[in-house]
Amino acid sequence: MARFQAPDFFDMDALLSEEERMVRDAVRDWVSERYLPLVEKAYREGYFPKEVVKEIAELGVLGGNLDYADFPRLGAVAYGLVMQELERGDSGLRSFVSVQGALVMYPIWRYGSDEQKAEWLPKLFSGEAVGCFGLTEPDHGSDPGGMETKAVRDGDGFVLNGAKMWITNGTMSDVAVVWGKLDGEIRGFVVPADTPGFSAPEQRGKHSLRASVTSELVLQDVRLPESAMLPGAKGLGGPLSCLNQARYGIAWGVIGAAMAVYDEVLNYGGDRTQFDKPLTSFQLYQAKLVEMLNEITKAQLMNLRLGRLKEEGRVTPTQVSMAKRNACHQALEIARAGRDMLGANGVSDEYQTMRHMCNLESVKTYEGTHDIHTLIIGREITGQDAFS
Ligand code: TGC
Ligand code: FAD
Repeated sequence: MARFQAPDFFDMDALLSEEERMVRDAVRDWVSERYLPLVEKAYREGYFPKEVVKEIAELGVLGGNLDYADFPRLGAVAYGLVMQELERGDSGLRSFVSVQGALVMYPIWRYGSDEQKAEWLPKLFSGEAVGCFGLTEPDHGSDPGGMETKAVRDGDGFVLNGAKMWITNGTMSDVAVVWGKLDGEIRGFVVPADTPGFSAPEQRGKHSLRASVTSELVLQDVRLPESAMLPGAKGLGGPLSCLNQARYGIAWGVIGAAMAVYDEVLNYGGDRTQFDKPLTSFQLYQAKLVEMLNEITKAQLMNLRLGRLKEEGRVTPTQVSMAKRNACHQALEIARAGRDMLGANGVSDEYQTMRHMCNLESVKTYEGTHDIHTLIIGREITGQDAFS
């Protein structure tokens, strides 16, 4: 594989601090040296290469943006750049980090008790523990407010019953943040994976995100102490606020995948000759490259602005929706075009483009589908709710 040349047509580098560039470059090098040699085999055989968890943790990126203890407190842009570089490796890698940081550590950090924070945040930061986030259910994906998982009071604790589906990291997790209704109100529960009645069977047969663990969560009379509930989260706003963090990371991440695809087809088209000329010399091939670079550049600039707004504490959930929606759509279009531009080689796992393309189908769906983000933005600009 040729050395990765990151597209940066509008000199976005000049808008980054030295620290942001350093963090990005450290993750970029780690992905090139450590992750890319592992990922094709993992993808083909359908597993997440868990041996890298400690190394990822050493990069300081698992919840490294949270203001807690001696965590590195990455700024929003630095965190976004990390997500971009991880997803250049594979969406499954970025997913692992997103879930751990944005969907497990974030709710414990934001809504948890001091005891919950002290018990879990250091272990999740160091990679000693892995976590998952259980919101989606078999019958409630886009409408999590309809969830059927239920907690009932029992003595000085709760009994939890229900089922979650499509849960990233589930089977490999030591702890699950599970959302369920208590007296009709959505609450979050921190469930250690060894709690009797809790299990997380892996979901197999995916054409997408094959180098990522996806699982059901089964909760059958799971008894939890009062201290397992997140005291600060009440209502759907609790889990949705976590999704804002993860969607933010996805907006950056998928552009990393698009950058990988662009780099691959640019190199390929320069080397491959048809009709006695390199593919890159043909107008149609160039038009596709231009379209790719155009959309990558627009998304990079949108993400950077989003990140700066987040750093100023001014970002809105709808801005995050727009960036997630745009980036996923464009990255998937770029990957589909790239697959075509590689010809038959585009279906071979000697090239990474089709792996990215298949992954991006999931990323477009999870954390709110393209349609759901359309409706979220539509609701804000018209004041009219078109969900139901
Ligand atoms: P709605 O009436 O709009 O809102 C209910 C309450 O929530 C508040 N709220 C938010 N709070 C924070 N951030 C947001 N983005 C929020 N959006 C809404 C809202 O203010 C309200 O608060 P309150 O106090 O008035 O009660 O609720 P709705 O039932 O109409 O649904 C809204 C909708 C459809 C937008 C929402 O449910 C949604 O976003 N659906 C998509 C579901 C989703 O994204 N699921 C993701 C599951 S996790 C996942 O996919 C992980 S993959 C990770 C990986 O592997 O990388
Ligand atoms: P549905 O909600 O059934 O939607 C099906 C189709 O209908 C979509 O095209 C959708 O856009 C459309 N639709 C739905 N409602 C409307 C409407 N009102 N108007 C118009 N169109 C509509 N969830 C978690 O909780 N934790 C995780 O870690 C997690 N990881 C995941 C990993 C993978 C690999 C995948 C694929 C999913 C994961 N999910 C996770 C679940 C994900 O968030 C849901 O799949 C997603 O929210 C969509 O829900 P659904 O699949 O039930 O689709």
